[in-house]
Amino acid sequence: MSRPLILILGDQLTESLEVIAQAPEDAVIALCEVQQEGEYVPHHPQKILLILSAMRHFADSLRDKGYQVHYSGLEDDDNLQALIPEAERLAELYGCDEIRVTHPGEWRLLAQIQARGTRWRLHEDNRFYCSLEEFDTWLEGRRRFRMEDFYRGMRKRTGLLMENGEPVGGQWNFDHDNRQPLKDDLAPPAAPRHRMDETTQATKTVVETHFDTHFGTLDGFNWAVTRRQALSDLRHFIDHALANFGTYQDAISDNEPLLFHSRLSASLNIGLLLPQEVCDAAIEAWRSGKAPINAVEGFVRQILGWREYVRGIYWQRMPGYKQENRLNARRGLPDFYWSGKTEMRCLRRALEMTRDNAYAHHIQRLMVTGNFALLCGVSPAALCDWYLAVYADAFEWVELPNTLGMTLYADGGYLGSKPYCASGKYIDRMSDHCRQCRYDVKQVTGEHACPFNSLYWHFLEKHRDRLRDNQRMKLIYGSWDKMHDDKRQAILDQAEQFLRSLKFEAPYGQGAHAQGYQRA
Ligand code: FAD
Ligand code: DLZ
Ligand code: SF4
Repeated sequence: MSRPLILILGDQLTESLEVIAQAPEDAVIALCEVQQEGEYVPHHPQKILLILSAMRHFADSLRDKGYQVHYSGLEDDDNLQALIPEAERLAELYGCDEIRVTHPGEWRLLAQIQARGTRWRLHEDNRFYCSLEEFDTWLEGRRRFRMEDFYRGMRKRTGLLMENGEPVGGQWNFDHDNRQPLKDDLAPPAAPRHRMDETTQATKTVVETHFDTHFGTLDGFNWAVTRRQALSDLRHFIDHALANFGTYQDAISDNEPLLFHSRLSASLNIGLLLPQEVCDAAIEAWRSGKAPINAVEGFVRQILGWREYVRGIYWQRMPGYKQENRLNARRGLPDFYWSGKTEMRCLRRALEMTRDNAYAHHIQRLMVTGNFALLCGVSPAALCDWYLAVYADAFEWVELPNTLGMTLYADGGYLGSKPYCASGKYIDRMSDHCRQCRYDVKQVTGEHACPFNSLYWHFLEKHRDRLRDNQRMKLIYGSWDKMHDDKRQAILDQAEQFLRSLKFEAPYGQGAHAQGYQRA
């Protein structure tokens, strides 16, 4: 039997991967930079730089440990510029009959690999708490399934934050202590800055040369590209931000992109950190009195609960999940999602932060850019491709359920029990944007009215048949129905007029996506 080629993808940079741990001594490990992975959506240049630089560092660290590594650089003459053909070329080159690869994070790649036949051997991605098999078993036969049930099961199974079979602190969830709005005197810690070494500098030139039309700037690049840097980000979060994580989890700031969030998702998703070590570090901070239980439980829930849950749902429901569009949303993306040029302050700041950092925190994604797209009827395909492109942490297994399911309610309530639609009132309560906005958040109609307000009612009216019987929406439909007819009509007209004033890209497939992008 000949030696195997082991293909490591750009989001599989973990030495403890089963496929590496079980590698025979003579195996060739291959990492391949390819143009196609940079272009299937127009990824933010910071995301590309992060992945390529982290791949280069990872290859070096494997070589240092004695592995035989082949690295295909993006500018190599013989590079076939697509993952599967490039790996097959390398297998020929090294005389390998078998190509081993860890289960990829996106359906499109899995389908390509499976279509290649028996030469390719898939290994389990052993970096999660819950295997796909365990998730399927959990789901089997359940009529009702919600993240909270899954999360409690995972707490019991792993023993995380459990004592004598009971949740520590006597509760599963401490959200009533969490989700406070922004306070003026809050002083979130500054993120640690990572030095750009020679490898990252050289990679930056490659990214500038090959992906210069993509939305987003490289100037503020500050992502961890090595495990050592990722561990330092983790330590910084635990020491300086975790204690306030829960309390201000839902707050939005006009000038602080990070607040008390960890910004660890990219390191987790590309494999520089393992979810287990991140949760263990948070729990240790609680045990040693550095962080309160509401913060630590809230943080662990995001990773042990949401992160694992959306992955299970993605693989359980694909490929059909991506086609779901239960609200029949048909619009393209508002064109200002690529330029940030809007007078709506909350949106403008979320888009500018996205452009500058390839990052926006959860509530900006869900309740600002996501909520706006939901209210405007942007199609899941258009919005999902945008989120997949613009965030450094975006891989389809986690992006798609969050966007299509949680944000757009396009799966009809499979992931979330009600749409996360909100008027300007929510954004005003949780942020300091409105006082700096040209619109008035208190007005629903008229020239200065906050567009979120009329769009909100317009959305509810449009989807009345689908949503009105939802127990959690009854109260709000009650308020709408109590309004005078003239007032309701004026609100609907206001929303229609606003929608007409926006420029939406052509419906998905014919717009900017197909033509290439302008840098904002
Ligand atoms: P923190 O707020 O510090 O949370 C800690 C960790 O919990 C995160 O690092 C992440 O690993 C995990 N987490 C938190 N919320 C979620 C969630 N809803 N689903 C899965 N994991 C979660 N997350 C991604 O990792 N990749 C994506 O492509 C992605 N796309 C999203 C798209 C939309 C429309 C929305 C609403 C959310 C999306 N999320 C995505 C979830 C969440 O917004 C990010 O994980 C989070 O903002 C990352 O920042 P952080 O590391 O500072 O997170
Ligand atoms: C996102 C990305 C980019 C931009 N470039 C590469 C690459 O050149 N080589 C590679 O192996 N992976 C890259 N990736 C990550 C892959 O797209 C990712 O592994 C799949 O989307 C599966 O999650
Ligand atoms: Fe956003 Fe409306 Fe507030 Fe302006 S007034 S910041 S548009 S919520």
